[in-house]
Amino acid sequence: MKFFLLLPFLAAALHAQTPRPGVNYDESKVGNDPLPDLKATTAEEWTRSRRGEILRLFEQHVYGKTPTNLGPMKVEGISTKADALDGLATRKLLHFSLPGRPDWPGMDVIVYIPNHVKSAPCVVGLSFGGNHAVSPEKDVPLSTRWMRPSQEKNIVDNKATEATRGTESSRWPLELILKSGFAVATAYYGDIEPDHEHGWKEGLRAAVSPDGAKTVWKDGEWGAIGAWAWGLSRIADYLQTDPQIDARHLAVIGHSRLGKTSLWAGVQDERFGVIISNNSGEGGAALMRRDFGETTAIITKAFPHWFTPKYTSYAGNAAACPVDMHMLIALAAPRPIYIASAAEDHWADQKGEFLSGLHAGPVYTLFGKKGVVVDAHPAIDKPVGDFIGYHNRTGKHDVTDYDWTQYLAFARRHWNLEK
Ligand code: GTR
Repeated sequence: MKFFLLLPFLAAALHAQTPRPGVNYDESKVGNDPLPDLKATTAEEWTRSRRGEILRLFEQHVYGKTPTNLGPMKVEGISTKADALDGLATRKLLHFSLPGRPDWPGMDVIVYIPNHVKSAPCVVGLSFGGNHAVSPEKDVPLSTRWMRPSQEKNIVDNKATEATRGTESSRWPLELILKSGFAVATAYYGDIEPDHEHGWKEGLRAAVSPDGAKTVWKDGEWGAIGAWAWGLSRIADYLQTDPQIDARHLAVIGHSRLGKTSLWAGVQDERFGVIISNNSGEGGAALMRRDFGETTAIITKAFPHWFTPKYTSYAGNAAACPVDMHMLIALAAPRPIYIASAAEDHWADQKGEFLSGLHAGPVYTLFGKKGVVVDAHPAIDKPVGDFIGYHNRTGKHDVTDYDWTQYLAFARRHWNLEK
């Protein structure tokens, strides 16, 4: 078995907090490298120049630049079911592709829109298991794409099986979301790029690169997170054309590596009016200069393909990177953003996730908005924050109804939506 195939098992073991030599979980040893200065003086100056400068730094040093010239997306309606989920929602199955880029097999998108709502705000996110794993409905086609091995999720020979149906339902509580008046649009992240070191060769990045699968990625060029984030924006493109969707109210969500992805999608694409990062950890909301749990060195060794090559040069030397993650959060300003941790998820460095929100605050202040409001890492299960929401939920690395309940309430509050 190739080493990369073992990585998901390793990752699961790490999330279970198996003590691992060389990983620091001692708060007194996190280091004290100062964070790069936001250099934000006025809202006007931030919007005119500083925001763009910082975005470019994230492209050059962390995620790479997202190409903008991939041509128009073709969206085919596969089916519409007006009485999905016992009449709760209308379900649309769509296939997205890029005409002229036949090497990319495209992506299957599923949208659930609550019935009896004129035009619904929508939460957009990618899943780890595919649409058939998110949905409890047996008539959603099984994904045929490459999947990470998982015995627990019944993936056999890197393919989904019938037994994988519904295995992500707890992370996507459709009833709760739809009954709150929100639509959901999602796709399998592996449709955009299979998640292993060589996955890009069969994914979007090779399909749109002049050198195809022979591309040698250079500093500043996109990695898998960039490609996945691109997919989220294409879903937003479609949602803007769907009259049943209130496209002025789109939120982007993601968990773990897909939380890193939702942050990167959300800061680049201002159509996402609320950005949600669930347990995104290292390479996401957690400050990279803190040596706690996963570090830049660990993540770039295990998952170099997620980032632009330059990011790997900060392994063991995060302080040399011209950005840190409070700057990523600040790029969302003045839009509302929510960062969530889980109390047992030390690998993701809960405090580091909170601190990026705290230190993004000065940019929100420029816009006359309040950020996390508190100064210290809040107690477990005590959500805080105004324009920067934060909570540290009881339990492990996961997405739960508790998380969703906070996110939907946060979006409703900022968008003045009635329950
Ligand atoms: C881990 C990785 C984390 C997080 C997680 C996940 O192995 O170290 O950064 O992304 O995977 O996505 O489940």
